[in-house]
Amino acid sequence: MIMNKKIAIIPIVIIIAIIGAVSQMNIDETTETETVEIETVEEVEAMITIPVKAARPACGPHPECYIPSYYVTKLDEPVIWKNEDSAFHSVTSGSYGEPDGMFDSGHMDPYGTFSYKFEETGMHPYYCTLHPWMAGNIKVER
Ligand SMILES: [Cu+2]
Repeated sequence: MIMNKKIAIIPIVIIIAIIGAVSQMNIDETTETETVEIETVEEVEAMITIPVKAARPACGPHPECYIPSYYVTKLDEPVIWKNEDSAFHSVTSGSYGEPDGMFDSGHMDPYGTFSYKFEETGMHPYYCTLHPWMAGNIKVER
């Protein structure tokens, strides 16, 4: 009877060791994949970010709904916005209820980006079609 118990225990120990090794491998693979994703996100250097909780009235804890809400650029240099919130937002030229038709990102996915190259100098106001309190200005210089 004692011999039989030993024979049964040895395979169980081997199985536990194999399971341990396989799950360790899975953890390593997951870690590598996550690292690659983070690097890809950082490649897009946005000039203007939509902060977390921008969907809350007055943008929650933030003094600005687009950071910065006033940005100066040059003609033909693309401006990139990035949505860092977990909600949809838009970057739409004009003011709330009065889009001027120059540009419109549509509903930007969480962590999505939008870029626009200005071809006219001057002040260009924009807003979010989903949240009336979100507004910003781009000044375009020669
Ligand atoms: Cu919004």
